[in-house]
Amino acid sequence: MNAQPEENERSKAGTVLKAAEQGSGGSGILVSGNSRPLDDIDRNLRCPFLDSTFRQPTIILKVKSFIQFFVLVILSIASQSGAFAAEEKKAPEAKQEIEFGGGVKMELVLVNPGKFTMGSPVTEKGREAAESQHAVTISKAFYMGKYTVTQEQYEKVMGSNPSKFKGAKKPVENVSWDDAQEFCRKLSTTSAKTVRLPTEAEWEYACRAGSATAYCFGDDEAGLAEYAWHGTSGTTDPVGEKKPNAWGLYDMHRNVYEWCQDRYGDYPAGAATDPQGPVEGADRVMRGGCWVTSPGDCRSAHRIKVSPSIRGVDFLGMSFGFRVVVAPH
Ligand SMILES: [Ca+2]
Repeated sequence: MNAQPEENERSKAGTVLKAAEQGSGGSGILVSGNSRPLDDIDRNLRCPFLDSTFRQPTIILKVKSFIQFFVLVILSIASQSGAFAAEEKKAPEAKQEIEFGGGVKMELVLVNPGKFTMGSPVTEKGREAAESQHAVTISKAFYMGKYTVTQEQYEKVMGSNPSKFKGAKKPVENVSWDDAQEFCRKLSTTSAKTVRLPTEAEWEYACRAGSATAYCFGDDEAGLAEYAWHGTSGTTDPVGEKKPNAWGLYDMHRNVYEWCQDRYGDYPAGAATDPQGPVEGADRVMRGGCWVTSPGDCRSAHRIKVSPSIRGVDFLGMSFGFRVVVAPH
């Protein structure tokens, strides 16, 4: 009764052994007839060390399985590492800092790409003709200064403080567009980052922070008391003491006017992506109003044109400062 199963076992064992001799780990061709391996099986089946026939092929199979498993683990780790690298590229950190030494640093907030309507509706209180509405796409993320550049930061970079209203944590003012360019150039060198002024579109996009109203918080100018300084003490105020907008940016309305990179000019007639302003023109754009300006002149869409060499103090008693942007890398 046991003859048939025994025959099958012999056949299987012969197959495995033959495969082992061929180095194929057991996947070789079926051995049949009275071949030498089968004779070996017969001899081994009769010897006291019956299991030795199967030991060698079993080890080979185990080694092969281990190698396959090891390769899979390596491939899996490599694949996951690639995925993590891709995620890091897609998702820059929410904030950045620039160290100036001596405990002075600049905080920057990530502004993600998006679309918004630049300019104001004709119904907006305080609106001016130069604010024609048009669709703008900001295609690239950037970091923007959480606050305008302070006097202690400016002094670290430029070695001087031209501000009229002194205070380490107050915004630097009495600076021209040319001064701001020099600050950005020097800070780009020392920080190894690309530091520049925001474009006018980047500034309004960041100021609105998703809002479509006159101010970042709504249409009612009474809300300015919570978000903007209005010079009740006859001076500028330290940065970051009022409420930030929805994207964590402070003092976009008032305190100091902020220089933008662009030349001043008419907006494009249609939609625009990453607009850079006109290619020609003497004046540069300033945004956000300052501590002496009326509520209408610190709206999100409000814009003025100023010669790049003017520092502000003698310009209707206004305060001119700036904040910077940095590319996300
Ligand atoms: Ca401001």
